[in-house]
Amino acid sequence: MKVRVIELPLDFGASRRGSDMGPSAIRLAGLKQALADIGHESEESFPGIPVPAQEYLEEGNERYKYLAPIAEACGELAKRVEKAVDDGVFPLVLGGDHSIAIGSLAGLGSAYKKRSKIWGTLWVDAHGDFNTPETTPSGNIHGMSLAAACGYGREELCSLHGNFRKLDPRNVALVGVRDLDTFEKDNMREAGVTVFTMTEVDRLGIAEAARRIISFFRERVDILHVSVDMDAMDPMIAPGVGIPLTGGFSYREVLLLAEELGTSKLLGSAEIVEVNPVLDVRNQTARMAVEIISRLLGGTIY
Ligand code: 6HN
Ligand code: MN
Ligand code: MN
Ligand code: MN
Repeated sequence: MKVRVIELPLDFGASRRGSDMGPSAIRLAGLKQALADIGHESEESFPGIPVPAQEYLEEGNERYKYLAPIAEACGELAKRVEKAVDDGVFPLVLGGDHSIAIGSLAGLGSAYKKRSKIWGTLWVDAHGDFNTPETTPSGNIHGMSLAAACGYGREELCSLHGNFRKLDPRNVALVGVRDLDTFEKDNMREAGVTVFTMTEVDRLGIAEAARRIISFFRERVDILHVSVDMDAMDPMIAPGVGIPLTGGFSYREVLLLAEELGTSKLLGSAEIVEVNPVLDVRNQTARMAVEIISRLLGGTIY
């Protein structure tokens, strides 16, 4: 299978600078070779999506900072992701902060709508990213991206790349979650997304949790997208993220989850976000990202 790497080096959806360097760090960590090692040809989506530097932008409204430039870049990402599906290649999106998922999910939503395919998303994250401008504690759009794809939030984001709801929240599950804002929880309950909490992972063990996650999607959808925020991992193995939060996935847990997804035959696309080289230690987080991608794309140890 051919993998098309689509990069969006945008970091102004978050308060910490630096995730704009994530795609370079992931390339440097050997992405192309890792894909070749498991038998995938890869190509890049050239030319890159132009992104202005945060220093030259106006923050705008404090409840949805940098809305206009985020919407613009995400609009371009949506086109490229849709085109990748149309071209029959596997879209692998590299961020950037998690606001870029608004573009990926809009592109996928549009591509699958015209094929009448039912699709879902597994959101691997310490956070829910289900705030709206009304509930956000920060004004950072990376905390609103999943909500926007499900039709909650600013019009500019919900109607990006087509005036329809891109993703049905009933076909969304989150795992790794350990920090939700009070009103964000209400938004999630109202929307009806499914959360596999860290407590459940502790209780069941990752093997059984992964099995349940995969059956959840097998029962509901034709095709699955996985969006991996590197802060789902424990900061011991992934220190290079904007909001490190203790109690995340161990190295072995995340690789087992990725491997089970990779062999499930459900995955149609993937996205890795929030690798922040400014905060990383010897590019460890980017190397971890490459290992996760390799498993998601079907790589196994033996
Ligand atoms: N992420 N819930 C917090 C907020 O500001 O809305 C944190 C969001 C983090 C978002 O990590 O992609
Ligand atoms: Mn996130
Ligand atoms: Mn997060
Ligand atoms: Mn919080």
